[in-house]
Amino acid sequence: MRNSTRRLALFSSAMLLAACSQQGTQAPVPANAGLKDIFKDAFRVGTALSPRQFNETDTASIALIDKHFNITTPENVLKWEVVHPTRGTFSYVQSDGYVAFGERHHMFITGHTLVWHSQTPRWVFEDTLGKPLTRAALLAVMKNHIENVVGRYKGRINGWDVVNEALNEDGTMRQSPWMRIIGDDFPIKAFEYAHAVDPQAELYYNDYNLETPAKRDGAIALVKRIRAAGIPVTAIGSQDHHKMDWPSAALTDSMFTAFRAANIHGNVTELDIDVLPRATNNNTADVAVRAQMQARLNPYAAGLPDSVQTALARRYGEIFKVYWKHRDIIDRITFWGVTDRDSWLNGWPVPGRTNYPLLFDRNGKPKPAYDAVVAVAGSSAR
Ligand code: 9MR
Repeated sequence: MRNSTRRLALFSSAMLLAACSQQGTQAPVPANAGLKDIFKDAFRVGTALSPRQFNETDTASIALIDKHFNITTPENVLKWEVVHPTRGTFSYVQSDGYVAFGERHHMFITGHTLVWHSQTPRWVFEDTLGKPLTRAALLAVMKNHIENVVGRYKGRINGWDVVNEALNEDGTMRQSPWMRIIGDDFPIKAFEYAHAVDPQAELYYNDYNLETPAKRDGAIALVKRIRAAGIPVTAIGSQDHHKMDWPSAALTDSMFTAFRAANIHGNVTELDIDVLPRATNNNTADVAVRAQMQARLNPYAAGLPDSVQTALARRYGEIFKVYWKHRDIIDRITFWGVTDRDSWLNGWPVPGRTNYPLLFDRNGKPKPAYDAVVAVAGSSAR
């Protein structure tokens, strides 16, 4: 290139970058770029991983993961029942595989989840005779668990869901065994223990339905209590297991506005959109909820009609506009699975349905929802 032409080219790309940053948009990315590059200047884009993926048996998914995602969450293998199934036994075969995958593929690696009421064996809360533990004894069990698990991956797992789903829908503390035995400072203790083991790790409080104002305010109050105890909380994780008609974009918008006002980052940690008819009459993502299979609850077993495909794309677009608007306090958007085939929503709350909640279809092909999401990047939506 002649010097004058090169100067012109440099000048044009500098002008383009300046124009982009003035409008709050990003510089163009290559045509074959994936989500992580398209949203590079806004937030990380992630996925939950299952053993088929991190053991690399599902080879088709690996290409998708490499192209689109730069942050991972283990869907199940770091839950208490997997890593600490019986008293005194830690089992890291699967989680070691998960972390090794993340390192091989240059991911920001997160851990999920240290303290939860679900997928936690009963022995955790009882003594060897089956009697409920005292507060001091349960705190010792919690501390031992966190020291082992966080300690094993110190400096390798970069962020932890320390406490999961501790709140009721009205923002009060859920009456879990943690709460009943330890009291309402159990999250403070969990964060304290995790921070002591790995002071560099990001630490999150994670929950669903945080768009509901009462629950959102409960989460903010909880973070304030933990911070008041002198322990850092990096962000609230909003799971975002969405329905087609819930929550509204306005509620999601208010949630991030409230987080910002409280000086708390808000991450999206388990995003999917359930396109199937509601099997229960609430908006829960509570894994304990179950419902019976009926044909009317599984209308798209043979394929997703175009009208629903289009509606799903519109819904993803509307949600991503809100994320984009709040990108200054959103560090990541993580999808709960890679393709529709992987989703927990094929099995919950009704086992054996065919759901379509993610951006990639069962063959790994991007859906119209993918295009709707990509169209938001670089838009001047504010
Ligand atoms: O996707 C997970 C599914 O495979 C498990 O069977 C289920 C059991 O508890 O947990 C699912 O993941 C949940 C996550 O850990 C916490 N938030 C709600 C998620 C969907 O249920």
